[in-house]
Amino acid sequence: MASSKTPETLDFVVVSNRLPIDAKPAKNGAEKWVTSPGGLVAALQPVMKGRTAAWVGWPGRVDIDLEPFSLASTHYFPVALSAVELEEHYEGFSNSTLWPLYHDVIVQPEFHRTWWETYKKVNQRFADRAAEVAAEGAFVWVQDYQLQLVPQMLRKKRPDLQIGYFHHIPFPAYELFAQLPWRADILHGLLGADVVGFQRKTDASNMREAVRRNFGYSMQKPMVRVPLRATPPRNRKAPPVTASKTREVMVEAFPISLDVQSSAKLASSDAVVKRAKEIRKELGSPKTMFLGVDRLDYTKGIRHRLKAFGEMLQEGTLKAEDAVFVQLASPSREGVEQYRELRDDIEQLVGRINGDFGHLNRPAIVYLHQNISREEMMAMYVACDVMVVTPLRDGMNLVAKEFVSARTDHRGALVLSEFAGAADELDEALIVNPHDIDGLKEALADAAAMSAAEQKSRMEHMRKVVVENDIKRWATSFIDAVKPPERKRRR
Ligand code: ADQ
Repeated sequence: MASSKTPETLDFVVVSNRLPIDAKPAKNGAEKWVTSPGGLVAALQPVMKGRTAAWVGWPGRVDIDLEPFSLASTHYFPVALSAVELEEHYEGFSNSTLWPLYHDVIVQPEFHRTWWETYKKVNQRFADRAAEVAAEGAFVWVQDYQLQLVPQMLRKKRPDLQIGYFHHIPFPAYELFAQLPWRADILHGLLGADVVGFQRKTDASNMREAVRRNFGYSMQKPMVRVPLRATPPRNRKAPPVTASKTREVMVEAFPISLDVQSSAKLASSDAVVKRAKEIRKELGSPKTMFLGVDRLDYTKGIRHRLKAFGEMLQEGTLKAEDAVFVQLASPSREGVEQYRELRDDIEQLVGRINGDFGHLNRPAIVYLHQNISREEMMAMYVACDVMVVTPLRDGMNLVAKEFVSARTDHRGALVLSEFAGAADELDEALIVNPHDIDGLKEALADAAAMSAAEQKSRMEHMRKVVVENDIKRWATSFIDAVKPPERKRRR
């Protein structure tokens, strides 16, 4: 897969834990690259389209050292990880320490010093690789919680670079973040960027508060003044910093979006509209089709929503002859114990509800633990009556925005958790607290009974919001924040 065409350095460099593609065996025995699913990839793919850029990341398999390769205008620079590094950096510190801690401790985070050591080591490797491929003065865009130390490591090696960091998941309230034994190092790492971007305003203010409480740096929202010679302070409250030489770091919200035009185009294509009709037929032409689409993750609230649906069938608010719940669950983090347990719990719950209420030719819940194509996903969005997006905590949740983008027919209702970042913009959805099972049941019933006129008016409003704030606007506003004209002049 080595390519002689891969340039040595580039002006636009994205760094993410995972490259956006997987190697899959092709029919001829060779390998072909296919897109790997997930929110980060869905958001960044359109930003990269047509841009000559480098993408630095792990290619998805351990203990192999792949040469750089190029596909279209993107040049991929694989970072090798060993099996132990995958276990301790990705499954361990990223997904069993940071992920639960940053999602409000829905499950208990684990703190292990060996994991932290590996996290540092792997972050350094990503920073070194990015430093090698970035041209003089390049824009380097670091993505997400697996790489929070990279901005500072990169700044140390390459002070000429313009560094942006975007955090795709929530940043928790200080009372929770403070549990992290390495909180000061993480904050110091992030502050190596010129701009630290978050999904919601509350995430940005949580980080600024953490910086204030740990380091005492002065700030004027959204800017934080960081001493030029900052070193990671110890984990105790520091006295106010009075250093005269400082640099400014912007800590601000940049709510992520998607390529609305291309989703809308695909959703209204003949093939997708035809497939949507087929899906309803295959489901036995139900009166109400509910739909959930998630990575199989305990933050997504799948259990709560299926429990609410089961209770509605039990109480007779819904009848299995009339309603079907389609739950797509994309396989996720199967190496982590909590995810294996979650899968067992959900499959048991689905089995119980289907056992109690299903019919021979029609289960109450259609559950698919698999990845489906973008076309099929769009057809599902178009086919359903009620889209149920009820995470217990979520940075943004692109599924909610994908659904709204797909409904060019201005039909369908969206039930949306107040704990998803998307709720800030999609306030015409039926907003729920997913922990409140009775409230959830009421919202599902209201959504199922919503008149066509109300669906239209709510959907028109939501579509206006997503069309205005699409992925181009997100990327442009972030990139402009990292390199405003005055910053460029100062260099
Ligand atoms: P995720 O937690 O991965 O992303 P989300 O934003 O919902 O969550 O994106 C999921 C993506 O995966 C969507 O594009 C969806 O279409 C796709 N997907 C889900 N199930 C699938 C299936 N069965 N088959 C194929 N595709 C499937 C993280 C944060 C989010 C944030 C994004 C982007 O946790 O809060 O919105 O990054 O910043």
